[in-house]
Amino acid sequence: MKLYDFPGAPNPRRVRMFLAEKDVSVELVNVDLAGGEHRSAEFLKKNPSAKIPVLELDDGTCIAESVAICRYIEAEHPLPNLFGATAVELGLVEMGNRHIELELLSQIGISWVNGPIVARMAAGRFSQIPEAKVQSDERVRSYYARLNKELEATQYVAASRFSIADITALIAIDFASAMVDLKPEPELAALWRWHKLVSSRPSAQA
Ligand SMILES: N[C@@H](CCC(=O)N[C@@H](CS)C(=O)NCC(=O)O)C(=O)O
Repeated sequence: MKLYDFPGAPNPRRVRMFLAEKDVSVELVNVDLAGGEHRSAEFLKKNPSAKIPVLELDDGTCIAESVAICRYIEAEHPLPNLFGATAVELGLVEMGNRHIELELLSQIGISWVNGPIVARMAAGRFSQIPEAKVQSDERVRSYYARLNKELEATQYVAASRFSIADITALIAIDFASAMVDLKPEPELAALWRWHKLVSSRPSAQA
């Protein structure tokens, strides 16, 4: 199996961390995002959406979308369970993961594409919208406050135990802190307690 990857990109890190939790190794293939390799005809055959990660199976089947890849891996390697084991856990983990994806990671993405690093990388290839970044920065900060409040009552993001929702939240916050100038405020104590706990897992180094 091969994972199409790029160091520093959050979604491939999500899959690498998931694989590390399952103790599964795959060959990593770097895709030159800065050079536009993901938009080449060859790569578009693997993922017409021109995004990484993509997991290519030994028979050539390509699975894109981080959660789809993680679901495939969980089906092949059920333990440790990371999507929920009971009906209620399945529901809570799915909800937690979708909230983080749809309300935090997507807003971080808007701040990123309208921010200074992409301005340099894209070099006029598309127009940025500075007002969109002002709004998404605010939404990210407000989600951090919400998450902090939730984590005052629970140890993990969903279902009272470690799950894919924690992985998604960690890769989102680490990317926002390192690349988008959106590090959570130091006074968000519960969020930082959770961050330390999840970052101490060996898989966080993946
Ligand atoms: N929903 C997709 C998002 C994938 C995604 O946005 N990947 C980024 C890297 S983290 C990418 O390939 N960006 C290249 C581009 O948009 O041009 C997933 O969960 O895998």
